[in-house]
Amino acid sequence: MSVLPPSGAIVILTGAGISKESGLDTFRDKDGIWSKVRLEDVATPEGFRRDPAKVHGFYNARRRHLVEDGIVPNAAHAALARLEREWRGEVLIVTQNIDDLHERAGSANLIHMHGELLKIRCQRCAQPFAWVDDLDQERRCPDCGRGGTLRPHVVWFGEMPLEMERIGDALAECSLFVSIGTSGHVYPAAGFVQMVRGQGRAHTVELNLEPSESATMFHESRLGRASELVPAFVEELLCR
Ligand code: BV8
Repeated sequence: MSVLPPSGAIVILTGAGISKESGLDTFRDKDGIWSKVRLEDVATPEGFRRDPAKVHGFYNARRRHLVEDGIVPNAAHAALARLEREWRGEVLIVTQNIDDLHERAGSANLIHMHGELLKIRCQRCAQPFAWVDDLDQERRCPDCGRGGTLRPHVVWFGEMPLEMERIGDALAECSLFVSIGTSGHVYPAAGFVQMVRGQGRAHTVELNLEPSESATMFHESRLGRASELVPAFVEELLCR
């Protein structure tokens, strides 16, 4: 870790694996979300056009599980919030996750590049707003009053992830890039490590239960559970 200046900027990419020990399913593990439902049916604009009730049902069940089943941040989320508080440089979390566990652990400098489960938006007004209830096609937009226009504020396959310019700038400037709990299967997030390696300066680390598809692109890869790896890694960074 000697290459890291004491106040160098840190960018941390997180995926479903960081929330697994909080009780939320991942996507591509053997009993993951995509083993139970086809992503084409519930995580694409085409699927939503074809059967909006099915898509609302998919996100309603995940929203209810997050809100009602005692899901809380784990030690990995807490360690990243500690790093943001105690590190002298900037710490930015770019999460692919749509849960609110980073926020609830205390992280503030955070981008949800694939959207947020606890927000919806009107396809006419485009403005997202907080939402914790079930959603259906009959619900009217509180702003424009139209029915059948509300959708989850979530980025589906074939849709542009959010805040990509801000993410690109942060990747270009960082001295350390850490990827936690992601399979490296979904782009553009899976390509971030290549972008960082291309700027030729930052140190890159992967913390994951098993090697991701981009594992060989990282200077360093540590295998294990996020709730153990992340607090140890943060302690190491802060006590160098
Ligand atoms: C885009 C919705 C371009 C939210 C998600 C054809 C047309 C268009 C695009 C494409 C195309 N073909 C390919 C693409 C690109 C496509 C893509 O990458 N497809 C894949 C399938 C190949 N990407 C897109 O479409 C993206 N948009 O490219 O737009 C564009 C350009 C111009 C104009 C318009 C558009 C959009 C991608 C976002 C899609 N939305 N989800 C939701 O429902 O949640 S993706 C979905 O996968 C989730 O968001 C999730 O975050 C993401 C990545 O999954 P992971 O987080 O990595 O989870 P996974 O289960 O895979 O892995 C978990 C890991 O954790 C494992 O490695 C496991 O070992 C580890 N783990 C488990 N337990 C632990 C652990 N680690 C530590 N501790 C533990 N305890």
